[in-house]
Amino acid sequence: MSNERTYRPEWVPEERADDFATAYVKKQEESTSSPQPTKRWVKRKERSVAEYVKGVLNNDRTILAQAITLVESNAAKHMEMAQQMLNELLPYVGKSIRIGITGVPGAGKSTFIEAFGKFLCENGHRVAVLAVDPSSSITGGSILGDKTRMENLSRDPRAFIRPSPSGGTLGGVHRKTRETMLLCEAAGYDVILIETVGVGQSEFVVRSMVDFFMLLALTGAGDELQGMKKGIMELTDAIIINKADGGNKPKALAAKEEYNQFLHYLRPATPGWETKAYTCSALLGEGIPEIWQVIEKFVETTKNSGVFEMRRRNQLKDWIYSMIKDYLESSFFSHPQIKEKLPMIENNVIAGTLSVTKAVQQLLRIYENKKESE
Ligand SMILES: Nc1nc2c(ncn2[C@@H]2O[C@H](COP(=O)(O)OP(=O)(O)O)[C@@H](O)[C@H]2O)c(=O)[nH]1
Ligand SMILES: [Mg+2]
Repeated sequence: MSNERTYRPEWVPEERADDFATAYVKKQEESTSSPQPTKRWVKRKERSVAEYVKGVLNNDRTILAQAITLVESNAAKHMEMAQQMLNELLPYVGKSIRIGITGVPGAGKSTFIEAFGKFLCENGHRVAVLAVDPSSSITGGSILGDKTRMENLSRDPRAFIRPSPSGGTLGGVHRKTRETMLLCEAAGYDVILIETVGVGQSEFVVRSMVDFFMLLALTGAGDELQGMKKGIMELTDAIIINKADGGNKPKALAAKEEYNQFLHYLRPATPGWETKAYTCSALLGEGIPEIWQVIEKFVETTKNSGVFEMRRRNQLKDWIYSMIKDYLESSFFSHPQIKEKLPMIENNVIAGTLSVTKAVQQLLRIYENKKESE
């Protein structure tokens, strides 16, 4: 660990040096084979904000990828530039349809996105695929990250695939994914697909940034329904029973009926829209055009009723508050004096010599005093 300083790239956040997987932040146009990230970073030419803005608007994929890296950076200088860039791009964002896709590992999300993305590209759309991967923000590893399955789609010039940002809190990933989405919109991608596994809070995070949210489910609805969090079902605008092919097809159709019955008793995720179950085979591409029709219908319905715009406005508002919370939390826990005192105060509480309220008051006093003296 003595080398840590030497090899640390400038944008590693102070408090997460060990598990910040620098080699994992893959960018499309760059080789990530070098385990020494310093070299890569030193060599890159610094671009100006104007160059980024122009490059993104021209859909220069190399610059778009670099602009996303800028947005993902935690270095103060990069953040400043990233925010200037985003501000200039604001007039060009918001014109896409944002779609979230969740489901357990193995449900077929990657296969589905590949088939769905291909279909959309062939029908005149441009598709950006992003991911929110809760595992990568905690461990640096990934449940989702496999770009390999989307080989076909990633070769298509009309598609742009970006793996989940790694490192930092889920709140940090939230900001990065949202801002990445805006960059993709400014670059002219008109359908944004955001993949996540329904682990922890990730499905709520994705729901909070998309217009349409769907769950990819498997057959055997009965068993799955038993174990499934009702919460997830209440977030979804459609449930897609995937793998409706071969011998599995009758089971998929039966599962669809079961889900539809169950959905009947739930509050819909979107006012004025009835969440229903559908079947498809991502592998054979069957049912894919129908799912797009459902989404088009959804967009038409919610735009007419005003729900579409209202949700977008509320999402922006929620984003402000969640960012403030996230900032305060990380500012508190990374505070040197808090870091120093917290273990002792925690021990006192556990030993029964200090009440929880008193402990929290002490900590907040430390935090606030420090702020004032700054
Ligand atoms: N039979 C069948 N297999 C599928 C289908 N979609 C995905 N699979 C398979 O299910 C496995 C998991 O798929 P994957 O897309 O990686 O799931 P993810 O973990 O949700 O991204 C792979 O072996 C796929 O080939 C489908 O529609 N039909
Ligand atoms: Mg996958």
